[in-house]
Amino acid sequence: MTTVFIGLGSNLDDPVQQIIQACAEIAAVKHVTLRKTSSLYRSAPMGPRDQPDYINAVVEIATSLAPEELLRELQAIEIRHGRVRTGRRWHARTLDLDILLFGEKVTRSDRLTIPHLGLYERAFVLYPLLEIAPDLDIPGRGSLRELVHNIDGSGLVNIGTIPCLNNNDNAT
Ligand code: ROI
Repeated sequence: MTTVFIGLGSNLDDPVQQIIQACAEIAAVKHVTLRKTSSLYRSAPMGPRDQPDYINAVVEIATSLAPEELLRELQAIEIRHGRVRTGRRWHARTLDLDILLFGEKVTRSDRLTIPHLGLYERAFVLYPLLEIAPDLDIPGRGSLRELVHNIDGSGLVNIGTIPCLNNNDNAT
């Protein structure tokens, strides 16, 4: 079993519901056990400003899936949420699911980079991650607490917890 952290983000079509629903769908994936969920956080878009505010959260799972298998499951959930890959960078989206950390794994390919490249400078990822894993070390980067220390989190608003059902039955 590997401990994995997943970042969730949405800024279209009722983002709060998108995240809550996605969390339940992650928990229902075979060979995945949901361990922890952060609060929901609202923030202004990083990148182009002509799009709605984002809702973000981070969840911790335990899984026996390989990184590529988990990526495929997460992309299937994104597609069920109407995610359209326009090819445009940093556009609005109904649902974004990113593998942030996969145990101690460090890998870089066209399809998958772990730790996630956006991890180090994005307050909307780092603060929810710190909430559920305050003592985490990022492979190759040292303590999460130190990383967060240098990142301005003043634009993040904690808007409450995720009512996400945890289905432990399918963890094998
Ligand atoms: N900005 C915020 N605040 N939250 C996100 O999840 C997010 N995702 C993105 C870009 C467009 C970079 N900006 C974001 O992909």
